[in-house]
Amino acid sequence: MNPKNFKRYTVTAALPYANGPLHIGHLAGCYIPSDIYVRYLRSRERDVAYVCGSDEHGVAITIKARKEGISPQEVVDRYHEMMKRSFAEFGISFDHYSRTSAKIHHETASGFFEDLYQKGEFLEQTTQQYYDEEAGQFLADRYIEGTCPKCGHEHAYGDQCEKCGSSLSPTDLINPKSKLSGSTPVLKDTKHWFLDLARYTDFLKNWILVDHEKDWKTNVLGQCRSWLEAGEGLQARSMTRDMDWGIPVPVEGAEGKVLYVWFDAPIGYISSTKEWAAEKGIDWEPYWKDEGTKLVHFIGKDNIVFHCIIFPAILKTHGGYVLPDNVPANEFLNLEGDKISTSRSWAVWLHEYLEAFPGKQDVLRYVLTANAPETKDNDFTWKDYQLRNNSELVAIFGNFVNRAVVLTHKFYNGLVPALGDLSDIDRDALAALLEFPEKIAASIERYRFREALSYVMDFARTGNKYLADTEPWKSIKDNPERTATVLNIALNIAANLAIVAEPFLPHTAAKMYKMFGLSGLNWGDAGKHGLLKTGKTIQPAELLFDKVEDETVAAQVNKLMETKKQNEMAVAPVTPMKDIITYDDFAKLDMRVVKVLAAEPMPKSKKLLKLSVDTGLGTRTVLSGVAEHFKPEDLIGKQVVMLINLAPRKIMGIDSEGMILMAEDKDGSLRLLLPGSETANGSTIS
Ligand code: B3M
Ligand code: ZN
Repeated sequence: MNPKNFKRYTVTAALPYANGPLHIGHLAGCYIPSDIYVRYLRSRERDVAYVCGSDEHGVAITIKARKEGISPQEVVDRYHEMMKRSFAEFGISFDHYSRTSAKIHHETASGFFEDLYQKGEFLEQTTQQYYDEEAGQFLADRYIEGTCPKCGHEHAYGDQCEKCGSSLSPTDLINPKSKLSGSTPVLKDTKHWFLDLARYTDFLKNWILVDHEKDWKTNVLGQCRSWLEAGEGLQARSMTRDMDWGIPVPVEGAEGKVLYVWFDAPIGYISSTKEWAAEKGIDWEPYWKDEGTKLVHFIGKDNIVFHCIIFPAILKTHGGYVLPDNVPANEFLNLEGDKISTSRSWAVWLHEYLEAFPGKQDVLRYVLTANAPETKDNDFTWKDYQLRNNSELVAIFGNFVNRAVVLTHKFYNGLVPALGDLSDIDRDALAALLEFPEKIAASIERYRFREALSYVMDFARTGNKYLADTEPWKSIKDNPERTATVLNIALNIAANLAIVAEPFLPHTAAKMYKMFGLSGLNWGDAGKHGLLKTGKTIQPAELLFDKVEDETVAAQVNKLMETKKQNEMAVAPVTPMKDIITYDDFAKLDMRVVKVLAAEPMPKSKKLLKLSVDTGLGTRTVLSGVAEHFKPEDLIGKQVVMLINLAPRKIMGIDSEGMILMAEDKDGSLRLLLPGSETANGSTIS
């Protein structure tokens, strides 16, 4: 670990693309971890700037705009606001949340490009890039799809295969197709500005693999190692794109080109800091330029190369900036065994979660931290959500705090009772008070938030056990002094618990502070007995957590199952067309609108319903194999379509005279064919 004593902290969380609502994968990936870290630092009274903002450039945005038939600006305006609101609702406590369409960001990013350009850092190269002749456009990054040369995945992007994680360039793709028109693109000359990353190899190897060998996470070091050491090493990367959405390239001869989104986006951290500092009336520069600043980037694993290799290379070349001290990247969170995907709607959206679970932000924060994908991909399941809520938050944390407060009201009118003689069990409890805050802090400082949270729970468990072992509700009869001592200690454990739980469960901690009439406490106060002095008034108990019922999680699981079904149907093939027939063949079919007069199940048959229908030409009996899809009352009184000249057939001893026509959906379910409005029975269909 870096032994340096830092004067201030600049903490960043990846700028989310403003192309959709936020989901649990976002929270688990970098926003909850960074928020825990920053809340802890603030509690230690460290000087922190916690910045983020919407990433509003790049192909992610223009593809979404195309899909919805609106402009990129409309896309980013809509989602910027929505994301900002969700972050606030979940207590993600950015000091500043900006956006990359902001003027200050365009200026800052352009400035960086110009600086590197002046220094002659770019290789100006004319290369062949894929071009869609139908759409009249070059196909950057995700505008092109094809088969991955490494794993055979058929929908790999021009820049990356999401299946095997390989980083690709568009010309690597087998059978490339334009996402714009679906046509096969052609190669065409175009000029771009490349950063010659190979030149930074030695510097990066030393800085990452030697200097930070001990303090960076193994998943991050592993990816860096494979970038720096495997195969041909680092390749030159184009920092510009042929697109009309983004920051114009500020050099001559670059008309119609914009900065590569991964050139401008990380600079967005700097722009956001500038905006924040200007609003506060302070200087932004120390937060990026002073050697005493600890810069920490929180990201997801797909962003590692950009934050550990490309952005540091840019900062280093520009000069005068600090480099990140750590880049604690998380792996991915899956949902019920499947990769979270915005386009397949396989997600738990934050705004929908809050509708279903109002006020339960901390439960989600808890579950996503307890099960965080810190070292490997992890799975979110509703079963686990319910279990952790009911058996950890309700049964341990909530139960402990509630019992301490309720008993104080029951026996002492809500006033903190006096501490008497201490027994061993009391001394052990007081020792835990001292020990836990330190343990929790040490884990947070090492970015081990899961572990830190498990200690917070152990602390609550210690309190809970202390009450169970001392049974103050019993001693009140013959030894009231003992009850007073125990409740005094239990209340003080609970007050300390609020301090150390605050980074993880800020809404809960706020409720606890309110109950205890405390404010302005920070980490420095943790470990003390005596936060709640004898005679202090405690407010009535407020419910911290309540049980999540089986029906509630079942409804969420059903919702996901419905999504899965829709997704499967969307990709299921449509039955191929049958052989061509002549009009005469068709004219032989006599199809009519008929009304179902009566319907009843056929005895001894699971599949058949016996229908009586008015064909306009008389009443007929038809046996229809739809009993597994419709109840008799679904059909009675309905007008449907019937083939009336099908040769009668005897089925289970009954003559069936015709056939009711239905549509069969992709999942095998049946739909009635209803005329759009009431039609005379016997009307022909042609
Ligand atoms: N917009 C996030 C992503 O890959 C990307 C991060 C930018 S951080 C500078 O979803
Ligand atoms: Zn692949």
